Formats: sequence, C-alpha cells, structure tokens
Amino acid sequence: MKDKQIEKLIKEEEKRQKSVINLIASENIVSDDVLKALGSKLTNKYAEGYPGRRYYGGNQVVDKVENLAIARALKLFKLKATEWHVNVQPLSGSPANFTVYSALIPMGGKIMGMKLSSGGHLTHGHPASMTGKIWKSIQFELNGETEVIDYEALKKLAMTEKPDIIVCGFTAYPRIVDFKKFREIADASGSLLHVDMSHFAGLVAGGVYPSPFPYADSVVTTTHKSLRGPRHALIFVKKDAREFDKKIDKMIIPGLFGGPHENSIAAVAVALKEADTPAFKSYAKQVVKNAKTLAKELQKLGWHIISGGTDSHLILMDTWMEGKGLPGKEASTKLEKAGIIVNMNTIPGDPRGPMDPSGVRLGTCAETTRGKKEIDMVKLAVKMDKILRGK
Ligand code: DSN
Repeated sequence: MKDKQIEKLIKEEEKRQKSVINLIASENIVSDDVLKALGSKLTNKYAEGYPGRRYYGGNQVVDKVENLAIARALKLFKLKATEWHVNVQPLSGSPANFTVYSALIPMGGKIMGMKLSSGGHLTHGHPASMTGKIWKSIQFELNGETEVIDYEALKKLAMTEKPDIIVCGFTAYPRIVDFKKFREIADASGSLLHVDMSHFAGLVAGGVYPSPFPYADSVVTTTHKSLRGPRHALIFVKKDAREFDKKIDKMIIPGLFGGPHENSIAAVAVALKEADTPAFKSYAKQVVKNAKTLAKELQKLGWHIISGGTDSHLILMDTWMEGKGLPGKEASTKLEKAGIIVNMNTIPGDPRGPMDPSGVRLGTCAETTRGKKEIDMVKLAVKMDKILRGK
C-alpha cells in the first residue's frame, strides 16, 4: 500500500487477531475469498435500485452478482423463490431491523421484544434505540429462576398488549428457541412474527439449530457472525398477498438506504456458498460442541453459567455471582490482559449497571474456525478459571 500509516495499522490488527483467543460471540474469521470479494473493484459501482431496474447505467455485472447472492441465500436456507423474498442490500443488522419495522408496521405501532439485559438487542425496542422511540415498545424478560424464556408469561403479555410485531431474536440468549410457540403466541395476539437470527444463522445453515422460516413472517440476519461472511445483512419476508416483498424493497430504496455495497454483496454470496457445504455443516456442529464443553467445564470449576449451559455458540457467564466473584468489566479486562478476548455483558435481572455488568459473554465461532476442538475448550476453561481467580 502507498498509505504506510494505514498499512501499518492493518498489519498491527492482523497481528493482534492472530495473537489472541477470540471468544467474542458475534465475531468470526472470514475466508480469503470473502476478503477478495470485499476488496474488489465492485466497490466502485453505484447501483441504486434492483437487478434489471437500476437508476444508474453500467449495472450488467453487479446485477448478476446481486441475483447470485439472492439465489444462494434462498438455497442455503431451503426456501422457495415463490414463497420467500430476500433483499440482500441492508448494510448491517440494526438498519435491517429498522427497515422491517418501518415497512411492515405503522409508525407509532407496538414492538414487543426481549429486554437487552435478558439477552435481546437494542433494536428490539430498547428505549435508547430509535426502535424504542418511534414505536411503542413492550419488553419481555426471562424467567428469573430458570433463566430461560417463559412462554406462558410471554403469551399473557402479548395478549394484553397486542403488539403489531413480536421480535424473536437474541444477542445473549444461549438456548434453542421454540419458534412454533412464538408463532402460536403471535397468532393469538394478532401480531407479526419477526425473527432476528443474526447470531445463530450459521447454526441454522449448518443444521444444528431449528430453522425459523416455517414460522416467521420476516427474518433478518447479519452475515458476519456464525455465518462467517462479511459485515452485512439480509432481510427475508414471506411472499403473499400482504406484499411484504414490495414494502421491504421500497423501504430499502428509496425509503432508507442509497446505493447498495455490491462488493459486500459479492462477499456475502461467497460466504453463502461456503456455508452450503458439508465442511460448513461439520464446522457448525463443532461450534456447538465446543460451546457446550466450555460451558460444562466452567460450571465444574464453580462458575454460574446462565440457564445452566448452552444449545448454541454462545455462553453467558455470571462472573459476579452475587459478590462472590468479580464484576464483568474486571473479568473481561483480566482475560484480555492474558490474551483472551470476551465482552462484558449483563445477565438476566442484573443487579449491576450495563456499563459494569455482572457477566461476560463467550462464543466459540472464531476459535472453531481456527480448528479448536473439545480438548482445547477443557484447557481454556482451566486457564480462564485461573486468570479470573488470580491463581
Ligand atoms: N453487536 C452485536 C453483538 O455483539 O451481538 C449485535 O449487534
């Protein structure tokens, strides 16, 4: 590179990534092919609109790129083009969720989603997010004892509040979700069911987590977490008389976005093809095996693992343990000093504030990409325990 300053920083970051154990549940390590597509000359092209109907000229090639990404997204999640529509243009998960609400429910309508401290996301109606300001937000929490979703309580709340849309999706909930129950609740309360599968999309693709598609009206996913692609997002909607397909496309452009990032869309297409292989299925299986092992071993060493374990790639670890342990921020700093990267996280019913919560979130996507197996997780748990207890 001619820009030596940026070149140096890129090298520094590459070195940092190589030198640490990465347990950030939302990160992964992409292939060289994904990087090549991302850094390609496709970035030079403006392509407002959709394949075959663009505002600018010269879109013969990017139209093919975008159509390929669409076809691969449908194929990976076993969807028929007659039943599902996919828009591959959203730049990331938060604006993708924002697009869905803007397109499918009235302004000022009601969103019901999981509270951030229970494992939800800011864009599931948190009061600090625009999704909690433009729309009226109803937030549900986990059962305080079992630390899992209480479907009866959820149903009661939905029946009282009658939200326009129920958001089912998480950033720090480690368990398998019963999409069928969510659907039944949404039907009973007359709500749409929106699934944000950003965290577990790769596990759905790999066949180790149930697919939300038989139950949802709309599904959003980021492509850079368990799916192991570039930073981007996809929106899927049911294709029927409600015309959600047209509403989403119109909300993306001209509603909210400008020109799509065709280089990212190409990189998404590459990742979707990579995920549609037996090797990726084995990877997804190993991600879950690794997370289960890490959770079990940490538990054996006396740590409180929220909900008693995990069914996915992520673990929520209570490091505070009602004052018997250490705050999440201190835990995360100590681990980082020893080369283990995690993020501090609130736990359900957290007695501490979000800026210094009671736990940390762990995930096994990145380290599994690096070839780690259960035996490595056993050693990692021992190492983490020693660091956290200052042994
Ligand atoms: N920031 C992402 C995560 O870490 O889960 C969600 O947006």
